[in-house]
Amino acid sequence: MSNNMNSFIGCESNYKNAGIVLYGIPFDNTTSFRPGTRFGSNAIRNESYGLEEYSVYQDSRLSDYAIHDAGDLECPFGDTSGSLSIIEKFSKKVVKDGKIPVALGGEHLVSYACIIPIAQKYPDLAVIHFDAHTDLRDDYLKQKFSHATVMRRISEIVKDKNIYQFGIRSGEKEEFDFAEAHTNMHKYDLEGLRGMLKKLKGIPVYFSLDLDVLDPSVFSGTGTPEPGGVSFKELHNAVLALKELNIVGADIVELSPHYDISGASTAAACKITREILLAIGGNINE
Ligand SMILES: [Mn+2]
Repeated sequence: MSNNMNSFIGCESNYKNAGIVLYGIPFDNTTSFRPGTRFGSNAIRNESYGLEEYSVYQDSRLSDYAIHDAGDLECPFGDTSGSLSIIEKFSKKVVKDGKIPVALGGEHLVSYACIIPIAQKYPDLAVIHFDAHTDLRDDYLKQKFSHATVMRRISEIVKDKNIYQFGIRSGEKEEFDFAEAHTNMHKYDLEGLRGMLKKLKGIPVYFSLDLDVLDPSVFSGTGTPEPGGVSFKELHNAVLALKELNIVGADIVELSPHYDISGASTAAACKITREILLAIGGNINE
């Protein structure tokens, strides 16, 4: 095992041989309420050294798979469009090289830039989105690009009704009306996921996990906590169910580590990151 604390435990493949590329995006320019997600990716990596690389749930370890941790991208503070181009460029390279990108945020807007090259490669791309929030505003304080508008922007680059939203319990009425017409929204929890899996079998899927889908009682380390969320176990079971799908990219966003001084939120983010990597790893080795 490498002693380099700047990579996630067990993700020790070089770039060339890797099937999955993990990378951090320390970006929180458009955070609407309490900022701090720019510290998320490194907190998750650091936490991984308190975590086993073996998962008893999946009976596999991270080093069984070729996963490369590319470190954090350098996003210029205050420059949203500049940061988005840097993210898009990196995601594009990973996708072009035939690897699966997995991003650690950062705030949720980063997902838009991550998805652009993937949606270009797979015109029938489906997006599975776990979140407390709709993220479907057309603009937020006149800004088109914000973590409050990210799924609306993504809806413009994937086919209509190809976004599947779960756990949603907060948003404006107009956003829920938009969802009714243009996305598949499952409110409040992750029920209904199993039924959807059959429908998406074989279709390329991008998985975007806003960690605030979790209840603040288990995940308080985030900028806009929303009571009434799912338990860690429910989220974990859902991630295990996603193993059946053809996941071609993923992100884990919105950890703001310093709002939870117990460290439990960072531990939850870190553990679910491992489980997602292993769930996708099973696919690349098939
Ligand atoms: Mn959210």
